[in-house]
Amino acid sequence: MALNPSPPLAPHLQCGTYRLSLDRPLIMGVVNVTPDSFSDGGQFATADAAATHARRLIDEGADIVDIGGESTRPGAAPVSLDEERKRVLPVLERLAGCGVPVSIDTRKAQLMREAIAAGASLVNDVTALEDPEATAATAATAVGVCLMHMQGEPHTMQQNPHYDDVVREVREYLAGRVRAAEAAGIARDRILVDPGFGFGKTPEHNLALLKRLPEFAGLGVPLLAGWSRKSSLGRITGRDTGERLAGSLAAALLALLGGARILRVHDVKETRDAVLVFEAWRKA
Ligand code: 9MG
Repeated sequence: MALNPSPPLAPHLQCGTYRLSLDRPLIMGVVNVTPDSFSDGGQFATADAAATHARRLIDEGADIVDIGGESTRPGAAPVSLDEERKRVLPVLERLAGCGVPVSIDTRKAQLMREAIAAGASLVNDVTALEDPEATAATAATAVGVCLMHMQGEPHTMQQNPHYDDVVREVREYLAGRVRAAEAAGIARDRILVDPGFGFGKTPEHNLALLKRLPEFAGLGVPLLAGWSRKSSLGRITGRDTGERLAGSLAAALLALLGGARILRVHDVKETRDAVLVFEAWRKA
């Protein structure tokens, strides 16, 4: 008898009242509301600029917009709850009724609660709801959750990442976090997983994960991949952050080939075209 241990993938992702079909790859547009992202003309000007940017990404084809107020770049220092709240809540308020699910990129349970009350439909947590309060904050609602793997903390995670087998360890970690989320009452069709490219990983670790992405299919939940502008692309191409579009598109397509269903990107317009070509090829 043939064994098929992979649970079937739901045909959709439920994010609050939004039901996103997974028949085609989805694009999550990145909106960072950090001091280096928008010229700082004060709190209102910054929120206006971030919301305008998010609306532009939606016009360009983003299926989800991901709003974050704490940088998780390698070496980034943590920010207080109050500071993070001041950055993101005014943006969420401005995006009410924008027509696509708005995701909150945070690891703070209290901010998750406030963001959900302000209209967020998805929680993108780089610590995979490890805080029981974060699990409780999301389980009691209908929001989607993105469970990401990270080794260490953003401040120090790139200092000496080590794995015996990065793919096996990341996959087993994510399998455990999916089990914990389901046990807490989060339905499988609300869960996404993400290997966390660049989060406590060398370029070699990131490439191993990208190459062996099909091994994550057995988790039975959709896979999100975020390679956009990341430093591994800089290592491979020798290009600075602002010049990594071609590398980002190449990595995005490789992730789709490996089974990723959601791409987290800065350059929505260009990624949309690449995804359309990928889909045309897949269906030919
Ligand atoms: C917040 N953030 C930065 N990079 C990311 C990635 O690759 N995945 C997810 N889920 N979040 C990210």
